Amino acid sequence: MAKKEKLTKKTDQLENFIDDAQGQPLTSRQGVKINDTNNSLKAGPRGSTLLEDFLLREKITSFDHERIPERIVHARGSGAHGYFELYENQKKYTKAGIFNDTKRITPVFVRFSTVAGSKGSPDLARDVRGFAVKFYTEEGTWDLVGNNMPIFFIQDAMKFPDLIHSVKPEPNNEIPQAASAHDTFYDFISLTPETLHNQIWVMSDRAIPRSLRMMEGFGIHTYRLINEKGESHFVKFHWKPVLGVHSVTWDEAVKINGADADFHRRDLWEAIEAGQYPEWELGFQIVPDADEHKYEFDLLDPTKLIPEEMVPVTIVGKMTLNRNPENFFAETEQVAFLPGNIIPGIDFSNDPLLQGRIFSYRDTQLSRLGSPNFHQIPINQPIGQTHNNQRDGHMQTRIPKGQTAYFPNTLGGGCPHLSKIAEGAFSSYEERIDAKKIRSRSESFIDFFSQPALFYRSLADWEKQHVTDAYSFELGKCKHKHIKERMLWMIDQINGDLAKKVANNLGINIPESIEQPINQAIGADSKVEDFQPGKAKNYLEKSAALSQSNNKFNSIATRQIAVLVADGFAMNDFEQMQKVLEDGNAMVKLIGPHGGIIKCDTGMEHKIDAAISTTESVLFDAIYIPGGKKSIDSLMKNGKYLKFINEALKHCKAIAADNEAENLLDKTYVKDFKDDKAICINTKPKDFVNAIAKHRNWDRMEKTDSIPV
Ligand code: HDD
Repeated sequence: MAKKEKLTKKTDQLENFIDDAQGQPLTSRQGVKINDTNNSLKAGPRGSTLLEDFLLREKITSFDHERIPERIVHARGSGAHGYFELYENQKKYTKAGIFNDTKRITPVFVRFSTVAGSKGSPDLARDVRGFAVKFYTEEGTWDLVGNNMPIFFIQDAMKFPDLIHSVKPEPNNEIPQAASAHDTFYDFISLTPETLHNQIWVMSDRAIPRSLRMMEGFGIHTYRLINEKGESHFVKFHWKPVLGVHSVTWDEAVKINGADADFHRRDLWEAIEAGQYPEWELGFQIVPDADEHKYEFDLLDPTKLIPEEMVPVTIVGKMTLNRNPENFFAETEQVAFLPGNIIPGIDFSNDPLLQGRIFSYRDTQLSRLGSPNFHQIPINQPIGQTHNNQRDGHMQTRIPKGQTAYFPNTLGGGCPHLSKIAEGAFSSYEERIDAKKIRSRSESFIDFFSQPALFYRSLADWEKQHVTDAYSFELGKCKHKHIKERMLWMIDQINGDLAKKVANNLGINIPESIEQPINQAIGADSKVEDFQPGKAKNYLEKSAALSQSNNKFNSIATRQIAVLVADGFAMNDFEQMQKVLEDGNAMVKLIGPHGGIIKCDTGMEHKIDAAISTTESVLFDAIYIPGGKKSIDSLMKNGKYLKFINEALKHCKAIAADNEAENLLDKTYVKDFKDDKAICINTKPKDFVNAIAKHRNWDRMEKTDSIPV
C-alpha cells in the first residue's frame, strides 16, 4: 500500500461519523429543509421578531453553546492521526499485542500541546510540550500521556494544583499569558527544589522547539511491562524523532509568536498535507525488577531520568503521522487522554505522581466534555467492542439492549460475562506490599541537585549560554528581590558558574544561605533536618543524549528555504539550487517584492509564495539568493530584505548566494562572515544543503551579538 494511503481500523471507524455536506440541502437539526437562513421571522419586514421563530432559536442556541471549557492545562494543542508499527517482537517483556505482532498496524491519535497558555496562546511560548499518544489497540485503548522532557516538576500529584496555580496567569490581574517569567512561579519553584530539574530543562532550548516534528517524547514515569508468565520489568518509554531534535533561539521564538502565532500547528499540518509524514521511533529503557534499588536515584521518582549510559534505549518500533483531523473540535479538542487507559501487558508503577494522574484525567473530562459517556465520542471510542453495565448519563448515544444492567445475572444469560486472564483479561501485577499507611515523602526522593547538574554539564557551550540567557530573562521579569536571591542560591547548588553569570546579569549577589528550610515538600510535623538534600552528587560526568549537539544532522526534509527574488533573477542559478533542495525534500518558497507573478531573466513567469511585506526570516530555516543584476538591484532598495538577511545571520542560519547576489550580502552584516561555514557564496549547492542539515552554525553565535536586529 502506498505510504499516503495507509489506513487503519480507526480511520474506517471514523468514516462512519463523517458528515459531508457537499451537494446536500441546508436543513434544521431535525432534517427540515430551509429556504432562508439570513432573516429571522418578523411581524412585517421591519419587525419585531417573533418568538415563534424556531429556526432562529435553534441556530442561536447552538451557537451560544459552541464552546466547552478549555483544558485546565495543555489547552493549546494540535493533533494528527497515524499508526504504530513494531520492528521486533517484545514477548520477552510484555504480552501486549501491540508489542507482540510485527504485522500489526496500530492506529494512533497524537496531540501535542503547550502547558501554561490558553487555547489561543502562541505556539512558541517557552514551555514544556505535551506529547500524548492514544493507541487504539486490538485489546483496548492505551494512552501514553507524556511530555517532550524526560522528567516532571514535582514528585507527588498532591502538588500539581500548586504548581499549575503558580505558573498560570496571576489571579489578581490574569497576567502573564503563556509565560513562566513571573513572581508567583519562581516563588513556588524556589521553595520547592524538586522542581529544579524540570525547570532547567525549560530554560534550555528544549522548551522552544523548531517543530513539533523535531522533538523527543517521554512517558516520564517508570511503568511495568508484564509478560505471558506474569513476570514484570520496569520500563521507561522514549520517542525519538526521525528528523532529530532541533530548536529555535529565544529571539526567534519571541518574533515567531508575532509573525505566526500558529507556527507549530501550521508546520505539523503542512508537513502532513505535503506527504512529509512526521515519524518517531519508540524506545524502551528496561530495568529488571531485581535492579529496582540499584541506582543512585529512585525509579519511582518522576523528577529523575535514567541516563542512557546506565540503561540504553532499545528501539522497538515506529510511529508515523499521516493524516490531519477532519475537524479540529470533533477530534483534537474532544480527544480525552487518560493515563489510566492501560492494556494487558502494561501496568503502572507506584510513582506517586502517576498514581494521582490515574484519577485526575478521568475526573477532568467530566467537566470538560460534560458526561461520563465521553468515551462514546468518535475520537475516543476504542476500535473493539465495549459491553458493560455502566449506564445512562448525559449524551448516551448507544441503545443498550435487554432487561439487565447488573452482574451477576441470569436474566441476561450472565452477559456481559467475565474473561479469564488467559483469554485476555487485564489483571494488575501482584506486587507484594508490606508497609505502614503514611502521608510522607520517601527519603530516596530527596536529591534535587544531582540531575540538574548532570543536565547542565552535558550541554554544549552554546546550549549553556542559552540556559544562562533564559534564567536571566525569566528572573529578570520577577519583581521581588528575595525570590531572585532564593533562585540564585538554588542555581548555585546546580552549578556555581551558571549562578554567577545569572547573578551578574540580574545585578544582584548570590546569597550565602537562605532563611527558610529548603524542603517545604514535607508536612508540618515532619523533621525538616531529615529531608535536607545533600550537595549535588556526580555519578556520571556527562550524558550524551541530553545535549542537542549530539543529534541527527543528515536531512533537510521539510526545511523551509526562503528564496529572495525580484524580476530578472537568474534562472540558471535558481534551477540548480532548487533541484538539489527539492531532491532533499526541502520546501522552497519564493519571496518577492509583491504577491502574484514575477519573471526571471529568461522571461519565464514564477508564482510568488509570499510578498516580503507579509513574512519574516524567523519563519524560515535558511535563505538562498540567486543572482541576476536587475533582481539584486531591486532587492537592495528595500530595507526589509536587509533586515531579513541580518536576522537570519544572527540566528546562525545557512545563507547562500550566487553571482550578483553577493552585492546584496555586502550591504548586510554577512560581509563580515564570509569565512563562516554556513555562508555559501558561489559554492556548490551541496555545501548549502550540508549547512542546512546541521540546523544552525552555533559557532557563529558569540560573534553575532553586535548585530542590531
Ligand atoms: Fe497532565 C493534561 C502530561 C502530570 C492533570 N497532561 C495533560 C496533557 C498532557 C499531560 C500531555 C494533555 C493531554 C491532551 O492533549 O489532551 N501531565 C502530563 C505529564 C505529567 C502530568 C507528562 C507528569 C509526568 N497532570 C499531571 C498531574 C496531574 C495532571 C500530576 C494532576 C494530578 N493533566 C492533568 C489534567 C489534564 C492534563 C488536569 C488537563 C486536560 C486533561 O487532563 O485531559 O487532568
